[in-house]
Amino acid sequence: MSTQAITFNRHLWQQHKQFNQPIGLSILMTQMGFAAKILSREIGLAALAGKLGLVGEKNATGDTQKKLDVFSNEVVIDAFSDTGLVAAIASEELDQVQLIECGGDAQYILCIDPLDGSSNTDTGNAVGTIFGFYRRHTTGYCGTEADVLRQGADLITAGYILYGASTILVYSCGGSVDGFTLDPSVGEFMLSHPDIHCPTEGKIYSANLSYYCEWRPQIQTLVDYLGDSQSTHHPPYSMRYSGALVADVHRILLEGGLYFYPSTHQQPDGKLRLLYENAPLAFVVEQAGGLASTGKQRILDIKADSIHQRSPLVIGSASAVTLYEQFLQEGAPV
Ligand code: P6P
Repeated sequence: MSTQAITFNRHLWQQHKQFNQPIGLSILMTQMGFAAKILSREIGLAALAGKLGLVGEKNATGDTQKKLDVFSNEVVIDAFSDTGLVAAIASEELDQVQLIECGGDAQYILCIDPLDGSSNTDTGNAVGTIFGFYRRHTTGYCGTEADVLRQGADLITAGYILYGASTILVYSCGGSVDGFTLDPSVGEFMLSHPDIHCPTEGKIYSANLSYYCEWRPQIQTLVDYLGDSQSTHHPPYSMRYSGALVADVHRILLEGGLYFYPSTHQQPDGKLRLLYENAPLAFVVEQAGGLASTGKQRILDIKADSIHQRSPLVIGSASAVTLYEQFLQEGAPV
Protein backbone atom coordinates (compact mmCIF):
# COMPACT_ATOMS: atom_id res chain seq x y z
CA MET A 1 0.00 0.00 0.00
CA SER A 2 1.36 3.40 -0.95
CA THR A 3 1.78 6.08 1.69
CA GLN A 4 -0.30 8.13 -0.74
CA ALA A 5 -3.27 6.05 0.43
CA ILE A 6 -5.91 8.21 2.08
CA THR A 7 -6.49 7.24 5.69
CA PHE A 8 -9.77 8.14 7.38
CA ASN A 9 -8.05 10.72 9.58
CA ARG A 10 -6.30 12.29 6.57
CA HIS A 11 -9.69 12.44 4.80
CA LEU A 12 -11.24 14.15 7.84
CA TRP A 13 -8.40 16.70 7.90
CA GLN A 14 -8.94 17.38 4.17
CA GLN A 15 -12.70 17.81 4.80
CA HIS A 16 -11.87 20.32 7.55
CA LYS A 17 -9.42 22.27 5.40
CA GLN A 18 -11.33 22.20 2.10
CA PHE A 19 -14.92 22.45 3.30
CA ASN A 20 -14.41 24.08 6.67
CA GLN A 21 -15.99 21.09 8.41
CA PRO A 22 -16.02 21.95 12.12
CA ILE A 23 -12.98 20.43 13.83
CA GLY A 24 -15.30 19.13 16.60
CA LEU A 25 -17.11 17.00 14.03
CA SER A 26 -13.80 15.73 12.67
CA ILE A 27 -12.83 14.71 16.21
CA LEU A 28 -16.17 12.92 16.68
CA MET A 29 -15.70 11.01 13.43
CA THR A 30 -12.19 10.05 14.55
CA GLN A 31 -13.75 8.67 17.72
CA MET A 32 -16.30 6.75 15.64
CA GLY A 33 -13.42 5.21 13.69
CA PHE A 34 -11.70 4.29 16.96
CA ALA A 35 -14.87 2.67 18.36
CA ALA A 36 -15.30 0.79 15.08
CA LYS A 37 -11.78 -0.66 15.34
CA ILE A 38 -12.47 -1.88 18.88
CA LEU A 39 -15.80 -3.42 17.87
CA SER A 40 -14.32 -5.01 14.74
CA ARG A 41 -11.70 -6.73 16.87
CA GLU A 42 -14.09 -7.82 19.64
CA ILE A 43 -16.77 -9.08 17.24
CA GLY A 44 -14.13 -10.99 15.28
CA LEU A 45 -12.76 -12.70 18.40
CA ALA A 46 -15.99 -13.01 20.43
CA ALA A 47 -16.25 -16.77 19.90
CA LEU A 48 -12.77 -17.22 21.41
CA ALA A 49 -13.41 -14.85 24.31
CA GLY A 50 -16.71 -16.28 25.52
CA LYS A 51 -18.55 -13.11 24.41
CA LEU A 52 -21.24 -14.80 22.33
CA GLY A 53 -24.72 -15.60 23.57
CA LEU A 54 -27.41 -13.77 25.49
CA VAL A 55 -27.36 -11.74 28.67
CA GLY A 56 -30.92 -12.78 29.41
CA GLU A 57 -32.39 -9.27 29.42
CA LYS A 58 -34.42 -7.55 26.74
CA ASN A 59 -33.46 -4.08 25.58
CA ALA A 60 -35.72 -1.02 25.50
CA THR A 61 -37.30 -2.09 22.23
CA GLY A 62 -38.00 -5.64 23.40
CA ASP A 63 -35.16 -7.26 21.47
CA THR A 64 -33.26 -10.00 23.31
CA GLN A 65 -29.87 -8.55 24.33
CA LYS A 66 -26.63 -10.27 23.38
CA LYS A 67 -23.41 -9.93 25.40
CA LEU A 68 -21.99 -8.09 22.39
CA ASP A 69 -24.95 -5.65 22.43
CA VAL A 70 -24.06 -4.61 25.96
CA PHE A 71 -20.32 -4.46 25.19
CA SER A 72 -20.86 -2.45 21.99
CA ASN A 73 -23.03 0.06 23.81
CA GLU A 74 -20.36 0.50 26.50
CA VAL A 75 -17.71 1.08 23.82
CA VAL A 76 -19.65 3.83 22.07
CA ILE A 77 -20.73 5.53 25.32
CA ASP A 78 -17.09 5.52 26.51
CA ALA A 79 -15.87 6.81 23.13
CA PHE A 80 -18.10 9.91 23.19
CA SER A 81 -19.29 10.74 26.70
CA ASP A 82 -16.06 12.45 27.87
CA THR A 83 -15.16 14.26 24.63
CA GLY A 84 -16.85 17.43 25.86
CA LEU A 85 -18.47 17.56 22.41
CA VAL A 86 -21.60 15.41 22.89
CA ALA A 87 -24.46 16.54 25.14
CA ALA A 88 -26.76 13.51 24.78
CA ILE A 89 -26.75 10.00 23.29
CA ALA A 90 -29.79 8.00 22.18
CA SER A 91 -28.88 4.33 21.86
CA GLU A 92 -30.95 1.28 20.98
CA GLU A 93 -29.51 -0.36 24.09
CA LEU A 94 -30.55 2.41 26.52
CA ASP A 95 -34.14 2.81 27.76
CA GLN A 96 -33.67 6.57 28.16
CA VAL A 97 -31.49 9.22 26.53
CA GLN A 98 -28.02 9.36 28.12
CA LEU A 99 -27.77 13.02 29.16
CA ILE A 100 -24.13 14.08 29.48
CA GLU A 101 -23.06 16.85 31.88
CA CYS A 102 -20.84 18.86 29.57
CA GLY A 103 -21.57 22.52 30.20
CA GLY A 104 -22.75 24.70 27.37
CA ASP A 105 -19.84 23.87 25.06
CA ALA A 106 -20.99 20.49 23.77
CA GLN A 107 -22.52 21.14 20.37
CA TYR A 108 -23.52 17.65 19.21
CA ILE A 109 -26.10 14.92 19.76
CA LEU A 110 -25.48 11.27 18.85
CA CYS A 111 -28.13 8.71 17.86
CA ILE A 112 -26.69 5.22 17.52
CA ASP A 113 -27.47 1.54 17.11
CA PRO A 114 -24.22 0.15 18.50
CA LEU A 115 -24.70 -3.37 17.16
CA ASP A 116 -27.29 -3.74 14.44
CA GLY A 117 -28.25 -7.27 13.43
CA SER A 118 -26.89 -8.84 16.62
CA SER A 119 -28.96 -11.97 15.99
CA ASN A 120 -26.15 -12.74 13.51
CA THR A 121 -23.28 -12.59 16.03
CA ASP A 122 -23.39 -16.21 17.22
CA THR A 123 -23.26 -17.55 13.65
CA GLY A 124 -20.44 -15.30 12.43
CA ASN A 125 -22.63 -13.41 9.96
CA ALA A 126 -22.45 -9.71 9.20
CA VAL A 127 -23.46 -7.10 11.79
CA GLY A 128 -23.13 -3.32 11.89
CA THR A 129 -23.20 -0.01 13.73
CA ILE A 130 -25.46 2.85 12.59
CA PHE A 131 -24.90 6.45 13.72
CA GLY A 132 -26.14 9.98 13.18
CA PHE A 133 -24.99 13.32 14.61
CA TYR A 134 -27.19 16.41 15.10
CA ARG A 135 -26.20 19.88 16.20
CA ARG A 136 -27.52 20.53 19.68
CA HIS A 137 -30.44 22.95 20.06
CA THR A 138 -30.27 23.68 23.80
CA THR A 139 -27.45 25.40 25.70
CA GLY A 140 -27.88 24.11 29.22
CA TYR A 141 -25.48 22.21 31.46
CA CYS A 142 -26.39 18.94 29.74
CA GLY A 143 -28.42 17.90 26.75
CA THR A 144 -32.16 17.20 26.88
CA GLU A 145 -34.46 14.65 25.28
CA ALA A 146 -35.76 17.46 23.08
CA ASP A 147 -32.27 17.72 21.55
CA VAL A 148 -32.60 14.10 20.46
CA LEU A 149 -36.18 14.04 19.14
CA ARG A 150 -35.30 15.43 15.72
CA GLN A 151 -36.16 15.20 12.05
CA GLY A 152 -33.61 13.25 10.02
CA ALA A 153 -33.29 16.20 7.64
CA ASP A 154 -31.46 17.97 10.51
CA LEU A 155 -28.66 15.39 10.51
CA ILE A 156 -25.23 16.93 9.90
CA THR A 157 -23.36 13.63 9.62
CA ALA A 158 -24.52 10.01 9.44
CA GLY A 159 -23.16 6.65 8.47
CA TYR A 160 -22.59 3.06 9.37
CA ILE A 161 -19.89 0.47 9.92
CA LEU A 162 -20.31 -2.99 8.39
CA TYR A 163 -18.47 -5.81 10.20
CA GLY A 164 -18.52 -8.43 7.46
CA ALA A 165 -15.97 -10.05 5.17
CA SER A 166 -14.19 -6.75 5.75
CA THR A 167 -14.89 -3.86 8.09
CA ILE A 168 -16.16 -0.89 6.09
CA LEU A 169 -17.05 2.57 7.43
CA VAL A 170 -19.41 4.53 5.16
CA TYR A 171 -20.44 8.09 6.01
CA SER A 172 -21.54 11.43 4.66
CA CYS A 173 -21.44 14.91 6.14
CA GLY A 174 -23.81 16.29 3.55
CA GLY A 175 -21.60 16.18 0.50
CA SER A 176 -20.21 12.97 -0.96
CA VAL A 177 -20.70 9.51 0.51
CA ASP A 178 -17.33 7.85 1.11
CA GLY A 179 -16.37 4.34 2.23
CA PHE A 180 -13.25 3.29 4.14
CA THR A 181 -12.01 -0.27 4.60
CA LEU A 182 -10.13 -1.23 7.76
CA ASP A 183 -6.61 -2.53 7.22
CA PRO A 184 -6.02 -4.39 10.50
CA SER A 185 -2.31 -4.73 9.75
CA VAL A 186 -1.82 -0.98 10.18
CA GLY A 187 -4.98 -0.29 12.21
CA GLU A 188 -6.25 2.31 9.75
CA PHE A 189 -9.45 2.82 7.78
CA MET A 190 -8.30 3.45 4.18
CA LEU A 191 -10.39 5.19 1.50
CA SER A 192 -11.73 2.34 -0.65
CA HIS A 193 -15.10 3.59 -1.95
CA PRO A 194 -14.79 7.30 -2.82
CA ASP A 195 -17.90 9.27 -3.77
CA ILE A 196 -20.43 6.39 -3.70
CA HIS A 197 -23.51 6.82 -5.91
CA CYS A 198 -26.52 4.55 -5.50
CA PRO A 199 -27.33 3.14 -8.97
CA THR A 200 -30.61 4.57 -10.29
CA GLU A 201 -31.79 1.01 -10.89
CA GLY A 202 -30.85 -2.39 -9.57
CA LYS A 203 -31.90 -6.00 -9.82
CA ILE A 204 -31.87 -6.88 -6.12
CA TYR A 205 -34.62 -6.64 -3.57
CA SER A 206 -34.11 -7.32 0.12
CA ALA A 207 -36.96 -8.20 2.49
CA ASN A 208 -37.90 -10.89 4.99
CA LEU A 209 -40.38 -12.82 2.83
CA SER A 210 -41.48 -14.91 5.83
CA TYR A 211 -43.77 -11.95 6.58
CA TYR A 212 -45.35 -12.06 3.08
CA CYS A 213 -48.74 -13.21 4.42
CA GLU A 214 -48.80 -10.32 6.92
CA TRP A 215 -48.10 -7.56 4.37
CA ARG A 216 -50.69 -5.39 2.66
CA PRO A 217 -52.00 -6.92 -0.59
CA GLN A 218 -50.27 -4.14 -2.56
CA ILE A 219 -46.87 -5.19 -1.18
CA GLN A 220 -47.64 -8.84 -1.88
CA THR A 221 -48.45 -7.82 -5.48
CA LEU A 222 -45.15 -5.93 -5.70
CA VAL A 223 -43.21 -8.98 -4.47
CA ASP A 224 -45.00 -11.15 -7.03
CA TYR A 225 -44.15 -8.57 -9.72
CA LEU A 226 -40.46 -8.43 -8.74
CA GLY A 227 -40.28 -12.23 -8.53
CA ASP A 228 -41.81 -12.76 -11.99
CA SER A 229 -38.79 -14.01 -13.93
CA GLN A 230 -40.85 -14.09 -17.15
CA SER A 231 -41.93 -10.47 -16.87
CA THR A 232 -41.72 -8.33 -19.99
CA HIS A 233 -41.70 -5.19 -17.79
CA HIS A 234 -38.36 -5.79 -16.06
CA PRO A 235 -35.36 -8.15 -16.07
CA PRO A 236 -35.39 -10.82 -13.31
CA TYR A 237 -34.73 -9.60 -9.77
CA SER A 238 -32.67 -11.54 -7.20
CA MET A 239 -33.64 -11.56 -3.52
CA ARG A 240 -30.94 -11.11 -0.90
CA TYR A 241 -31.63 -10.85 2.86
CA SER A 242 -29.05 -11.22 5.65
CA GLY A 243 -31.02 -10.22 8.75
CA ALA A 244 -28.67 -7.28 9.34
CA LEU A 245 -30.03 -3.96 8.09
CA VAL A 246 -26.54 -2.48 7.57
CA ALA A 247 -25.38 -5.40 5.40
CA ASP A 248 -28.57 -5.40 3.31
CA VAL A 249 -28.65 -1.63 2.78
CA HIS A 250 -24.91 -1.51 2.02
CA ARG A 251 -25.46 -4.00 -0.81
CA ILE A 252 -28.33 -1.90 -2.19
CA LEU A 253 -26.28 1.31 -1.87
CA LEU A 254 -23.49 -0.17 -4.00
CA GLU A 255 -25.44 -2.35 -6.42
CA GLY A 256 -28.88 -0.73 -6.59
CA GLY A 257 -32.34 -2.15 -5.96
CA LEU A 258 -34.44 -1.82 -2.81
CA TYR A 259 -34.69 -2.96 0.81
CA PHE A 260 -38.05 -2.85 2.49
CA TYR A 261 -39.41 -3.65 5.93
CA PRO A 262 -43.13 -2.89 5.80
CA SER A 263 -45.62 -2.66 8.63
CA THR A 264 -47.56 -5.77 9.65
CA HIS A 265 -50.63 -6.34 11.84
CA GLN A 266 -48.39 -7.16 14.82
CA GLN A 267 -46.06 -4.23 14.06
CA PRO A 268 -48.26 -1.48 12.56
CA ASP A 269 -45.27 0.93 12.54
CA GLY A 270 -42.86 -1.71 11.28
CA LYS A 271 -39.92 -3.04 13.30
CA LEU A 272 -37.06 -0.69 12.45
CA ARG A 273 -36.33 2.33 14.62
CA LEU A 274 -36.46 5.81 13.15
CA LEU A 275 -33.79 7.72 15.09
CA TYR A 276 -30.85 5.32 15.02
CA GLU A 277 -31.62 2.99 12.10
CA ASN A 278 -33.85 4.48 9.39
CA ALA A 279 -32.93 8.20 9.52
CA PRO A 280 -29.11 7.82 9.42
CA LEU A 281 -29.33 5.28 6.58
CA ALA A 282 -31.83 7.48 4.73
CA PHE A 283 -29.41 10.42 5.02
CA VAL A 284 -26.56 8.40 3.51
CA VAL A 285 -28.64 6.86 0.71
CA GLU A 286 -30.21 10.20 -0.24
CA GLN A 287 -26.76 11.84 -0.33
CA ALA A 288 -25.77 9.03 -2.71
CA GLY A 289 -28.75 9.78 -4.99
CA GLY A 290 -31.19 7.18 -3.69
CA LEU A 291 -34.47 7.55 -1.80
CA ALA A 292 -35.86 6.41 1.55
CA SER A 293 -39.47 6.55 2.71
CA THR A 294 -42.11 4.74 4.74
CA GLY A 295 -43.81 4.03 1.42
CA LYS A 296 -45.84 7.20 1.90
CA GLN A 297 -43.59 9.73 3.64
CA ARG A 298 -39.91 10.66 3.21
CA ILE A 299 -38.01 9.23 6.19
CA LEU A 300 -35.99 12.43 6.68
CA ASP A 301 -39.19 14.49 7.00
CA ILE A 302 -40.45 12.54 10.04
CA LYS A 303 -39.86 14.22 13.39
CA ALA A 304 -39.33 11.68 16.15
CA ASP A 305 -41.78 11.83 19.08
CA SER A 306 -39.98 9.16 21.12
CA ILE A 307 -36.43 7.81 21.00
CA HIS A 308 -37.41 4.22 20.13
CA GLN A 309 -40.13 5.20 17.66
CA ARG A 310 -40.48 2.75 14.78
CA SER A 311 -41.34 3.36 11.12
CA PRO A 312 -41.80 1.24 8.01
CA LEU A 313 -38.84 1.55 5.63
CA VAL A 314 -38.25 1.28 1.90
CA ILE A 315 -34.78 2.43 0.81
CA GLY A 316 -32.57 2.19 -2.25
CA SER A 317 -32.52 3.19 -5.93
CA ALA A 318 -34.77 6.14 -6.72
CA SER A 319 -36.70 4.25 -9.40
CA ALA A 320 -37.20 1.19 -7.19
CA VAL A 321 -38.42 3.17 -4.18
CA THR A 322 -40.76 5.14 -6.45
CA LEU A 323 -42.11 1.85 -7.86
CA TYR A 324 -42.73 0.57 -4.31
CA GLU A 325 -44.60 3.79 -3.44
CA GLN A 326 -46.70 3.49 -6.61
CA PHE A 327 -47.65 -0.10 -5.79
CA LEU A 328 -48.48 0.82 -2.19
CA GLN A 329 -50.60 3.79 -3.17
CA GLU A 330 -52.06 2.84 -6.56
CA GLY A 331 -51.55 -0.91 -6.88
CA ALA A 332 -49.75 -2.50 -9.81
CA PRO A 333 -49.09 -0.25 -12.81
CA VAL A 334 -51.22 -1.34 -15.73
P1 P6P B 1 -36.30 -9.73 11.05
C1 P6P B 1 -31.93 -6.45 13.61
O1 P6P B 1 -32.61 -6.73 14.81
C2 P6P B 1 -32.81 -5.56 12.79
O2 P6P B 1 -33.13 -4.42 13.49
C3 P6P B 1 -32.13 -5.22 11.47
O3 P6P B 1 -30.76 -5.22 11.55
C4 P6P B 1 -32.60 -6.30 10.54
O4 P6P B 1 -32.68 -5.87 9.19
C5 P6P B 1 -33.99 -6.63 11.07
O5 P6P B 1 -34.00 -6.28 12.45
C6 P6P B 1 -34.27 -8.10 10.94
O6 P6P B 1 -35.58 -8.32 11.39
O7 P6P B 1 -37.73 -9.52 11.52
O8 P6P B 1 -36.20 -9.93 9.56
O9 P6P B 1 -35.55 -10.77 11.82
